[in-house]
Amino acid sequence: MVQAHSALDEVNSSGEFKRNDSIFRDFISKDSTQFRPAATRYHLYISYACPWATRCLAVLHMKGLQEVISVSVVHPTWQRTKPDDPEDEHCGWVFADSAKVSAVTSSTGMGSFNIADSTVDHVNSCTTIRELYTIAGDSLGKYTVPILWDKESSTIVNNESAEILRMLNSEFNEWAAHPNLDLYPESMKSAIDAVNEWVYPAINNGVYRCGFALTQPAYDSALEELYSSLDRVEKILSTQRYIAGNVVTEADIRLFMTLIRFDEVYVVYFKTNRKCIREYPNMFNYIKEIFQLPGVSQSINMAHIKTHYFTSHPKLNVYAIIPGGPCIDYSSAHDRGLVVPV
Ligand SMILES: N[C@@H](CCC(=O)N[C@@H](CS)C(=O)NCC(=O)O)C(=O)O
Repeated sequence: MVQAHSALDEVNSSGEFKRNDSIFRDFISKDSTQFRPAATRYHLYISYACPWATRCLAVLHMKGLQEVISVSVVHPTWQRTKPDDPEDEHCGWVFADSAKVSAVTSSTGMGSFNIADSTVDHVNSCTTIRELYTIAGDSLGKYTVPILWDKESSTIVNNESAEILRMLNSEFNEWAAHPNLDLYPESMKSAIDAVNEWVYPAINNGVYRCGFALTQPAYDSALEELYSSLDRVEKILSTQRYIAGNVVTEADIRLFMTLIRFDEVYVVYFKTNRKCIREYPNMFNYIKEIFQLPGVSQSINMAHIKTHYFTSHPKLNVYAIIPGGPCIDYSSAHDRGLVVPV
């Protein structure tokens, strides 16, 4: 039987957060017999709160694929996914229908959270992300976004953001408004892979390793690794405009999605408070530059980001109170044009 669980349950006996690998890993490509590139065949399920899902959404907008791949957006506050079954306490992503409800509470009945910018499931009319996994024959029991869905065969093609991002970058150029934008160019593949190799465990997943740790040593070592890697980013950005070189690549989109959530959420919620990102001049200006690239700001919804983290895990924030600050303006001027490449 499938054991429903969430990321909060993925902790080992030392209290360290250990993220399970995604299990739907098919690729859309011209050579695939099952999943060929096509306009309007595929659908993306996202949460605006989720740094993994919004990587994909940012690339969808940057490439100009809005007419090619449709998108549904879950409500930021996790709810009981089987509310009628008292035995099943799983909480996760749900769709909120603004025609039926105007606000939701946390899964334990705290607060009242607006549903602006959330949508229904436009393709399957499901009420939870869990139902989509059931349709696709899931056996793991972890119901994550993003999901790249195939409308033709009614299944999940892929639920790993790093791979979805690559498909959006390269497999839909026939219909893309910006087919020449390549975020994973041949000449930079090894540099990008090398950056992803340390940014993922130490920073992207590193903030979760701090926030979901159940013991002091687990938190301490994740925090150490996080801040030594942030120092490394700051140093690289002092001589290089982008993280893998002097052009924007997927490595920037991946890094940016964690950095833009850092001061607003992680500093408080995940206890990553040794330093804020706005205390690092290069990184702070870099976030603004990436935010201002065409298409990227459409993937950032700070209300959803803050609402999700602070209202979804009663174990971590009993009363679901959302902190008021710091409300940073990422559209203000940046100085990244002044970085002189070495
Ligand atoms: N490896 C996945 C991770 C996705 C992921 O963990 N998404 C979170 C949202 S930020 C989620 O949906 N969590 C649901 C849960 O933990 O039950 C990816 O990069 O696509």
